[in-house]
Amino acid sequence: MKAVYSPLHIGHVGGMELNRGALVPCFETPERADIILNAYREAGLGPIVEPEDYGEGPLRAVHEEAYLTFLKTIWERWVAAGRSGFALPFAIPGRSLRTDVLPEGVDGALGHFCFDVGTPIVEGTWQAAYGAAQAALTAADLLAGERAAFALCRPPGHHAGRSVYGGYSFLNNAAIAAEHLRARGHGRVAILDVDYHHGNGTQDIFWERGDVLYASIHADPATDFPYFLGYADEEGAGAGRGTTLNIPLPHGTGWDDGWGDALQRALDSIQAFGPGALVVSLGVDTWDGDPISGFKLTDKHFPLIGHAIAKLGLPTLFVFEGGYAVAEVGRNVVGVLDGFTTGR
Ligand code: OKP
Ligand code: ZN
Repeated sequence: MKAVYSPLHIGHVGGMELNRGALVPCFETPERADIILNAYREAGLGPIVEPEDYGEGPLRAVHEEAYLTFLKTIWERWVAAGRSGFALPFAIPGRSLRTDVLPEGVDGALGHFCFDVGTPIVEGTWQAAYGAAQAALTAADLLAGERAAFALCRPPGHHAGRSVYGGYSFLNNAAIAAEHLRARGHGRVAILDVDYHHGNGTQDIFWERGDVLYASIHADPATDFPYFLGYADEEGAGAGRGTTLNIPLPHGTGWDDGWGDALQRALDSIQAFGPGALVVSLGVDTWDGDPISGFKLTDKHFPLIGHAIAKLGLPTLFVFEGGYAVAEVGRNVVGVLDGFTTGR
């Protein structure tokens, strides 16, 4: 299996996030990608290639133009306003405030396009997000000749909606790849999201789409980020009615007491959907030692995930999402990919 990796991710670094009442260094660090890169190389899983440049067209297929313009220009606007450090919003339009106005200044713009206070923007953020999206697109096109590919994306993407960022995500790499697979004629596309957190952005983007299934296993939003989406009663709307499947699980869930069965349920729904290709939002923050998560998967379960996915027999694109136990993310990602390769 080939891996696609953009070195541009290293410019997205140095921000702080609000965590349990304190500003702390971001959990989402450049080392995460480098550790996976090394683990992938050491495991001999396959070649590592740099992305092709598809430009902004495929990004526009998923995100609104005004949102992309904001992401591209916000850092220079921030600096022009005399700011330094990192950009975070401090007012976000909640109930009774207008979401339809785009204020002129940087603070208003940040609040307009953002939904949390955990996703700082620095000088290299746009380039990093752009590189990650290009990696996902490049890996998607590898499925023309290969059974599977791995996009080593950083920053992650599944919390980014059509015109909103948050949850460490700016461009929705998995959604951009899924849309690209549709355009390339792969038939219906299924997205399986195994990250600890619900992919609210991906669900938002494909909510009314009957040709793209979104199935996610995640921590119950009643207790966990992103809190306001990912409940079991959300099933899609319009042409997309029935093509969203949310399987929220309580804190502390392990493989034997729920996660393994949830995976089988999600895989069954994907099989019933009859897709021509599968995109996996691959988060490994389900590991029991993850510093910001609460599931209890252990090392041996990650190959089982890969094995079970392989049994679908679909062209499969793995897109990296979360995983914050820095030393272990490499082993667990490799575990899934290796389980996929040896399992079929
Ligand atoms: C991104 B991905 C820590 C609390 C959680 C947001 C988590 C984003 C996870 N400050 N903050 O889905 O792994
Ligand atoms: Zn996550």
